[in-house]
Amino acid sequence: MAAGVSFGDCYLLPRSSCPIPTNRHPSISFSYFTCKPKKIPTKIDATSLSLPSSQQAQQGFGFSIERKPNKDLNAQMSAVRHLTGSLMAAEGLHFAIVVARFNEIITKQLLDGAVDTFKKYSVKEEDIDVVWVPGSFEIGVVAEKLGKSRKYQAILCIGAVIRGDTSHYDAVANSAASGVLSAGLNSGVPCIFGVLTCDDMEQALNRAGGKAGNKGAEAALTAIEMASLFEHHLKF
Ligand code: INI
Repeated sequence: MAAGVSFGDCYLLPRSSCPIPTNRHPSISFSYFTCKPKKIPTKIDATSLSLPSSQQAQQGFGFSIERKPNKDLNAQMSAVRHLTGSLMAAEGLHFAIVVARFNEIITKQLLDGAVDTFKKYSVKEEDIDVVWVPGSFEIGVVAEKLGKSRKYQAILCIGAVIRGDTSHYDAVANSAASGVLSAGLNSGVPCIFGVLTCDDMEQALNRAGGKAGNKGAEAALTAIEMASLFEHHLKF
């Protein structure tokens, strides 16, 4: 006996035939949840199943199975939009890097990691401006000025505050963090916190290309994702 198996729901459209415009398509941002479900009923003949007919009956293939579309799931899938920046859409975006000279042995490594990452993700060298400031305390005011210029899609802030070096570690570290935060909020341009706050130089070296990776490179990825999110999804 033929078994009518219907796969009514949960069918994702191929990208080429999806009605969502390319620049809003969630697959750009690695998320497929908003792609419109398409109803494609498919008939499967029991003779094409390789089980013997006695086993088919035992296993439930001997009669018609109609899978009811899950309306709630469909509603959720079509109504909820997930907006995410993409690392694959960085070409043509402009970035500024504000970098502190204090602890330059560290910040230079972080800067190199950031620039390499931007280039790896198709950001052109001529679309990157690097602005040097004396220390991490000075980063915020410059980041805000650059953000307000509207020339950049994101500002990456790089510094290294090391506890062993100063008794006013907390003041410098906290000021750097709140300065970068305010710069982003006041300018409306993503300002990324790539300032290391470390207990000692060894810890800083580990995070600037050593055992713990390169935090400048990681911050560049954050900058690309945020720039892409703003550019492709949040332009109202
Ligand atoms: N600046 C840093 O970026 N890192 C530090 O570890 C640091 N320490 O140790 O003092 C530091 N101080 C300088 C500060 O950022 C300002 O440049 C300075 O206070 C002048 O405003």
